[in-house]
Amino acid sequence: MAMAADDNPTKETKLDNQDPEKVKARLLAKYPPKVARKRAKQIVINKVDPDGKVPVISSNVRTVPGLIGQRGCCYAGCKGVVLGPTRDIVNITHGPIGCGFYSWLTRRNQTDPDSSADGHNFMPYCFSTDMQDEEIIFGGEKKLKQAIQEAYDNFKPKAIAVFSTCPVGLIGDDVHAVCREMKDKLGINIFGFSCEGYKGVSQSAGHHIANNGIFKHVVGLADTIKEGKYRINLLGEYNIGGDAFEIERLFERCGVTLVASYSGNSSIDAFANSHTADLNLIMCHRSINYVAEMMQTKFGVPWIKVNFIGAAATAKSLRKIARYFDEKELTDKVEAVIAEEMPAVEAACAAVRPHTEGKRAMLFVGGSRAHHYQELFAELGMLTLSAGYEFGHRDDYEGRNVLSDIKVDADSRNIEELDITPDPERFNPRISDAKKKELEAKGLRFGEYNGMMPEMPEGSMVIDDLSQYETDQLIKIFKPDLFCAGIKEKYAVQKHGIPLKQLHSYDYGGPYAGFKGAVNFYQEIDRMVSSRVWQYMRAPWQEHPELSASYAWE
Ligand code: CFM
Repeated sequence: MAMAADDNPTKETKLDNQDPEKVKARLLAKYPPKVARKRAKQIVINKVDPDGKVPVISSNVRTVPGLIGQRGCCYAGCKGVVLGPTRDIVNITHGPIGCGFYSWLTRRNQTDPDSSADGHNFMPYCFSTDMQDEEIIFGGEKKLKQAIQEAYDNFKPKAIAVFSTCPVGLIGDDVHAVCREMKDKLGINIFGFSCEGYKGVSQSAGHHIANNGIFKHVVGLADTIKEGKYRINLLGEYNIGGDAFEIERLFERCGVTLVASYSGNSSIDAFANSHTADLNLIMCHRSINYVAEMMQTKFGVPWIKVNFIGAAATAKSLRKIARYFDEKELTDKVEAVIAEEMPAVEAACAAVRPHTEGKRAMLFVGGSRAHHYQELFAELGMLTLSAGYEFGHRDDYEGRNVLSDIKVDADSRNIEELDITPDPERFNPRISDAKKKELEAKGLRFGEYNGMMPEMPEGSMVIDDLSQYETDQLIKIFKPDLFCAGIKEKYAVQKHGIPLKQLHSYDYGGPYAGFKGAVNFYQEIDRMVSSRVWQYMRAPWQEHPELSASYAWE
């Protein structure tokens, strides 16, 4: 498949034009000089120095107008991503109905209402103020108050959150004043987010705004200590396709107590108590590192990076938890669980590997999965040719050690940085400096994330904020066996005869996390890369070259 003739046999052979430098030049060739200069800094050929240093990649910068990108908006990052998966908050979208509708469970984030005593689950509802022309002209605050009142009357929730969309910012509705007024009137927690879609350069801005809002309005509101010996929070796991359920199953088996999850399968009471946990685990660094940092500063809870995508990564992450608590009872339990779970995983992997070995994948997803899923492909013996984030920052690519070099531009300055100080009564460093040093000497790393690039092969292409045009070019040049992205890319890629796995919503599948998830993933990828259907696909322009308009592309 990799060596198959190109669409146009007169072009240079595949082997020649797969040289990453040449590919980069080809991706940039058609751009106007200014655009090419900007994109050149976002298309990097990976190279890892012996000390783990990787090249600088420009990221978290504005998308060039006219390029079709994959990104979402600030509102999507705040409402859809971070707060959306919390089942017992009534999340009201203040804006036109489309914003609420589009962010209504399309992410396939699941929840288990039975795990809350009151059984509240508002996620199946789409709450919106359904703004009309009249509100755009005369203001929408009155309608927002009515919406909050109506939601309260119908559902009696513990909390209501309000999310601003673009027009709300443009006309200047003060959602925070409305929330304060309604909070006083109704006596429940009501808070708003200025997460207008246009804020920042992507949904990443919305993550930060959401983190700030939860921290200001919820974290620390209750001090109930959940029973359990090894008490952790899982940050940046959103229970897409049931991932969090599988991770929770493993915690339970190991005797680890989950205090709060941000925010898959979560409840607002768990957030309120989350500062009482002894350790924060970060899955998705991009979307939630702010909460972890703020919790560490204010309450003394340390954080470590984990990854439950991939069987080996899952085992490693469970061992990291055991190493932190450093008690034989937990270490033995974790080892026993790994020993029990791994044989089924290894058998499933061995069964598909003859079909997947040597196949080549590309991953362009969000701000974390383009990294994490490389673990699963490596287990399948597949090569990641190229990968990139939609909206990751330099630290997600190069590691947190570059944080101090990142220039703060006007778009980032737009987003509030909370000034957090230790809580006078409740700050409690969970481990002593001496213990921390001892654990570090044994290899446990606190507050560290090394990013995606140090783990990628030399010569692989790392591309930030990939455009549709570049996607088409990459596919023509490499003919990968599998492309991973989202629903917006899916059908355009499949029309090239390349299967696309959605790594946002998982198409209809999942879970892919943990041990059982790894088995699901192996089998799904085997089906996709082994299917013959793609070889039979002929797009209309392949049969009728006059439709190809190839002069515009080549
Ligand atoms: Fe984190 Fe996510 Fe992701 Fe993300 Fe997302 Fe997502 Fe994602 Mo889609 S929080 S950065 S904003 S892991 S919704 S669950 S799949 S782009 S890679």
